[in-house]
Amino acid sequence: MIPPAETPELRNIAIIAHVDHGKTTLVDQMFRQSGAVKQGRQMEERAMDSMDLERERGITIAAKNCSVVWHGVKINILDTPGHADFGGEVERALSMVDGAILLVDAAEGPLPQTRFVLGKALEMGLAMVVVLNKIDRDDARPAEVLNEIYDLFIDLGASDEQIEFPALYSVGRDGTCKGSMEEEGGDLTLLFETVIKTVGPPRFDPAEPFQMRVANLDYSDYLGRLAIGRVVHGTAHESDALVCIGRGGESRPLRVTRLQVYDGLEIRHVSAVGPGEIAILAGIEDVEIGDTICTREQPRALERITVDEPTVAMRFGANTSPLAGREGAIVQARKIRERLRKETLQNVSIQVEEQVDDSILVKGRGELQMAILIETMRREGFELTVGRPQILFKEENGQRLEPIERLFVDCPEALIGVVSEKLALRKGRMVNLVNHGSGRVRMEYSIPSRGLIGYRNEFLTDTRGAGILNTYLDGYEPYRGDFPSRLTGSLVADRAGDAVAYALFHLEPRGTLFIAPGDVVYRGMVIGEHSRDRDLIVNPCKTKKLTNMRASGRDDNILLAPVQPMTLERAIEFIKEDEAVEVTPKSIRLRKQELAASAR
Ligand SMILES: Nc1nc2c(ncn2[C@@H]2O[C@H](COP(=O)(O)OP(=O)(O)OP(=O)(O)O)[C@@H](O)[C@H]2O)c(=O)[nH]1
Ligand SMILES: [Mg+2]
Repeated sequence: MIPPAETPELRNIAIIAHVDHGKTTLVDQMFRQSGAVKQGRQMEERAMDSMDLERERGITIAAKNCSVVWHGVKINILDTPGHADFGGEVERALSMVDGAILLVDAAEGPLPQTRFVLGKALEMGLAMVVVLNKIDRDDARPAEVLNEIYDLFIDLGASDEQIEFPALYSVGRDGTCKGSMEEEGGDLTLLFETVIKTVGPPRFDPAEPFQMRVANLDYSDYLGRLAIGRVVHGTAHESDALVCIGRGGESRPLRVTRLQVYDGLEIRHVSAVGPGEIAILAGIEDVEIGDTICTREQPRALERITVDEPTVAMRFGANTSPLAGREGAIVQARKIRERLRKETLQNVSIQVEEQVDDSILVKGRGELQMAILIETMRREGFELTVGRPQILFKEENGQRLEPIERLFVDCPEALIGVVSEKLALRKGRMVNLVNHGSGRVRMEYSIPSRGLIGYRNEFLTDTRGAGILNTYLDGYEPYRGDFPSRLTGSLVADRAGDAVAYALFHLEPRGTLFIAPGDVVYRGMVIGEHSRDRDLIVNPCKTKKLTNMRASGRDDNILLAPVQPMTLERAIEFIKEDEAVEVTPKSIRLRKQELAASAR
């Protein structure tokens, strides 16, 4: 039954796309043109990417709300991340909206994450507006890309209504758009009008009491825990006595202490929130994403938000290296456990499981998601040890199933050999190869998720940055058999001390070093990659026999190859099963789990 009432002056939309197709940039322009940027105020570029890590990396990590007003209609806009590892953010954002703008790069066309987010949006029955973005690119091919988008809609089983989507063409960066390639581009008026027309106003049932589904959590020092979500029916007022219905159907009483809504890039205090509005409600500490907040008289839970299952797991534990406690303020296993628990409250796509040995298994969607969590924690002052990412298997009728990805490689023709050789080693099967005739090829593989751990960096090196690699989770298949996680061994330090140039110089022919002269090392620390397939125990502190006075430390005559700084992602991808990464606010070190060679 269609509820009989609507809120004509309100719209809730999400912007979804593959990574880097221009979502956040377009939201910026919608902002500027709607007049949401107050007179005399400066607005930063890609203002929605407000987290430090987002600004540093130029990617969106968390979905965020904002709002604009267009000719009297308030549009709540949710900017979502495009990277596959943050897919949980998209699923949760879509639970708050009635429609979505699907942005597609007019040169790159639909890519794996376009498929993932569109699939989710269609499944939820959202109204779609398609925007072909970046038509200013020299290699833009809008007509072809539009056809590919139609194919994708059909392939994903879109309804007749959904498939009749309006398509616009835009240069998000300049804030221009048009209805066809033949027209002159204007400002974003056409986009606003199309969104308002295509995405209907929120509908609700006036006979129902207040119901709100919690889709996000935040925290304010002043107000405490904040529950964010869409009001599905009814109205709530400040100081109302309500209940929160949790996962098991249990209800906890609460009193609303403050209500707020999104107003531009800020939030605004209101005394009541009505149906359709996205509300920020304070007054309950004990609340989880997916809970329903409703009246005490008619407590009825809405369907919980479901997100896809995690596919990778990593072990987090206290830092047990000999250097523990020197660089970070928070080192206790208990504090790490508390912090990770808190993370699961904010992020439904992360789960934690305590292990018998006091470590914690953290489950999520991918290595980047894990790396961002670890990076956030080290900036908060934590020291940690983390293990190699493991893929989560499934058991079905006694058979072990593993996640399989669809992998798309776009690279110069000359590199087919090296790429396909590496992928075959990792149990990848080629399912398609298209030669564009332009010197570039597109290959499609079916490959275990396991095979992709550590591959991205290798791929970048092998293709010298000229290749593009994209994946999406294709499903589960029987285990395809073992293969080594890395073909090379490690160079492992045999003692504690400071690395010496003389020693490193003599180790260089053995492989690639991760440390520089003067770096502190300890027994069992991995200081480089061995070029052979086994570990090599070495002494990086060895000095020249004391025939001259400058024996230790710096030796001006020795020229060493520059050492690439170890990044968290590189470290996580590099380590083997019996190795770990030591993370502190200042350093990233690789190590053997067992530091004593005799115990390994
Ligand atoms: N040529 C061109 N580049 C654009 C346009 N719009 C955005 N870009 C560039 O594309 C890159 C990615 O833009 P973002 O807005 O961060 O993309 P996004 O979709 O929000 O990325 P994620 O949130 O990380 O998925 C930036 O370098 C932008 O400057 C456009 O219309 N034309
Ligand atoms: Mg973005």
